[in-house]
Amino acid sequence: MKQVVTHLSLRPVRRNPQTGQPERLLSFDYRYTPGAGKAAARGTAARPHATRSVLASGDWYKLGVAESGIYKLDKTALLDVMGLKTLQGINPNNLHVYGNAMGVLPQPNAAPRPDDLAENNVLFVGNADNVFDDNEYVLFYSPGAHTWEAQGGIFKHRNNIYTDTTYYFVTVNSTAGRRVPTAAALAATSTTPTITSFTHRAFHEHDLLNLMHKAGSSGSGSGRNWVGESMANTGQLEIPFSSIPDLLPGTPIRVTSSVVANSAAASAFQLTLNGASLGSQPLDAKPNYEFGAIATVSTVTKQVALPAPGEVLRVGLSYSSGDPGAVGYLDYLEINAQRQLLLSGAQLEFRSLSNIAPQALNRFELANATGAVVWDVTNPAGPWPAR
Ligand SMILES: [Ca+2]
Ligand SMILES: [Ca+2]
Repeated sequence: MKQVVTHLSLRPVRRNPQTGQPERLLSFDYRYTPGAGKAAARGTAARPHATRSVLASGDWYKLGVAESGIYKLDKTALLDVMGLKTLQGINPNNLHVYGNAMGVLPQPNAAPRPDDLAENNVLFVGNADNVFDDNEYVLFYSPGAHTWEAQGGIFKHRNNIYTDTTYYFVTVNSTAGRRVPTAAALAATSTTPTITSFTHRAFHEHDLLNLMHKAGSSGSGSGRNWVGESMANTGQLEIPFSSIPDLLPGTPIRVTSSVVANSAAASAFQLTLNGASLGSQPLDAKPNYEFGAIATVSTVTKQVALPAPGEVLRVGLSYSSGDPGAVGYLDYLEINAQRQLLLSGAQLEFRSLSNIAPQALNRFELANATGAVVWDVTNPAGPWPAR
């Protein structure tokens, strides 16, 4: 069996640190001494596979959702999804919703991933009989196509470059479907920290242009990195993040900006948030030797506290370069801002990075929440949501 023992990577071109001239590696020697340590375990473990997909039997109905949140399937929606005129004979207790919403799949093929569609916990709201009545409905949670991960005290988005829609598969058979369980309340003590605010997160990323396509003469692009809006030298752009109620005044709002420049001279973006300066984001000139990068990239996180943030956060970018023909591109923007923990709409997705040590216990105080139900969607890919 082939076994990975080590990886060797080397850079065959470099710029000479003394002369600045590009150099190409013509030959090299190496000596290999196997160590006594354990060999890398990657790629050698056999992964179990289902013998057949759940889709192999029964009638299945596909539906797509665009954003994260709790979705409602009432009788009208189900008739539409299933293409039926009546739900007669459809037992709501035996309704199943399958789907593997996990964002973009991992790039290394040895990384674990679901082998087949997994069944999701859903909440059926209605009586216990076997009839789908007019006022009854099913709720399920979806994280959407793009996912987030905590990194360095803020949330970073993982743009799904392959789809902006997450698909679910509905079937009704003769077995009971998985339902959202009710979680036991945890006992808070007098020392349990109380959380009354949460991190609102949002991103803006439009994949509009492949710079390798633009640079190449073959007419084909390359790579997974696409950039968005472009700005000529001295150009400006404003990206609004709207409908963000209950922002806490005076707390730092973090803006992550990822930009790209195609400029023969050093250039910079000036960043603002609702008119307040976030400072400058400088970029190097692109190298002018053969096989050099076709553009330079910069990603920074800046912050500013706004005394009256309002409900719309507008990120302003203006681009300037010593090269009059330069073009600057926005790759993406991310917002991390503190909001009051207050149920102001039909649903609210909230999370907090404060006091997240192992076994840590927190008391979340959700205002305006009389009669509200809280779902734990920490790990939507299973164990499944509880309420
Ligand atoms: Ca019923
Ligand atoms: Ca992009």
